[in-house]
Amino acid sequence: MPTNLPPQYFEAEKRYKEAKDPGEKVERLEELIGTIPKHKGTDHLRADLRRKLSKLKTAAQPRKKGARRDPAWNIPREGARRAVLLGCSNAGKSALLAALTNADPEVSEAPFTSWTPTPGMMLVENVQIQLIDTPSVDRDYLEPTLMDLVRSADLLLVVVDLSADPNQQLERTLNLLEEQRIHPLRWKDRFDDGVRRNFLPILVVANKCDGAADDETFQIFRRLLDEDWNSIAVSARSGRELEQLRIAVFERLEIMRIFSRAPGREPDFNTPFVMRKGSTLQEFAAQLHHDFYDKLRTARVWGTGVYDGQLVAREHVLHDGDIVELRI
Ligand SMILES: Nc1nc2c(ncn2[C@@H]2O[C@H](COP(=O)(O)OP(=O)(O)OP(=O)(O)O)[C@@H](O)[C@H]2O)c(=O)[nH]1
Ligand SMILES: [Mg+2]
Repeated sequence: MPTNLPPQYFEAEKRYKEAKDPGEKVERLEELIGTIPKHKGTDHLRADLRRKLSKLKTAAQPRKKGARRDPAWNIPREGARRAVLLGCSNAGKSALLAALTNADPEVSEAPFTSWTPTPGMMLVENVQIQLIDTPSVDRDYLEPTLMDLVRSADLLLVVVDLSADPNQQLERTLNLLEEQRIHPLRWKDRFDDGVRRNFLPILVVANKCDGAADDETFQIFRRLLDEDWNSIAVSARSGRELEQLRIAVFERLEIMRIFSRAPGREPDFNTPFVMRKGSTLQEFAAQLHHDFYDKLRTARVWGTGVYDGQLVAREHVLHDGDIVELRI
């Protein structure tokens, strides 16, 4: 027991011990954890109590019907796409969110640190991607809303800690998804049983690859995988390969940026329109304005596969970085 605990701790501990039913215990234990100052000397105590809280929440589950209405779980969509960080405790999900966005989630070596999701905005190639940090999947108590949040993602970033049996962590996370009928997009053709399922692109993020010495661990991790998962080794702490991670997210989302220009004007390269890769000119027009789908006659395009300012037809397939001048 750390010696430097404040008097509030002992008062809260007393209240916790007096609590009778599981719901009350959960509340008072949360209060108790809140009184512990955060420093190295209290890490073990906080970890122990969080574990206890996780167990208690399982016991109190039937009373916790209100979870769905908890506003912390109700995160509005922002930006062009949404990527959700998912994985076991301590993998570094919160550290990654903090390193890639302006968000400031709690990062701690104590397990089960995050209890609610935290969003942040990640800029990549001038495109805003919403990144959401989530509570770990290896707790006893999992909010049903966690899987709703996962289903709402355009991309799933499964984070594993390279320094702590990453293969087992990946398996655990994928098994949990499978139980919830959430599968990798590439398995879409595997099922024809009529059961409702969700398919999502997955990128495996092997975190804590802090230096060259960890590269071999990543290679071993990859060699032991039963599938050729899209994966990338990064370090939230040292910033290693984080730029590559941003680009990998952009690529796995299968999106492209299109720039609109008015005749005789320069396009605004800071505000791209984001579209699914392979979209056509008429789809782009419809995204600009619902009227434009019908009104569009032709367009001039600068970019890939055309000569500068080439007139193209409605079915013309656009490419990342194309500049388009619509003729309505
Ligand atoms: N060496 C190293 N440590 C890291 C790295 N990223 C995170 N950590 C440490 O790992 C611990 C856990 O990080 P968190 O970001 O809190 O992990 P989490 O996945 O959010 O954990 P939960 O919220 O419990 O699910 C902290 O002590 C971090 O400082 C990294 O790239 N390298
Ligand atoms: Mg966390």
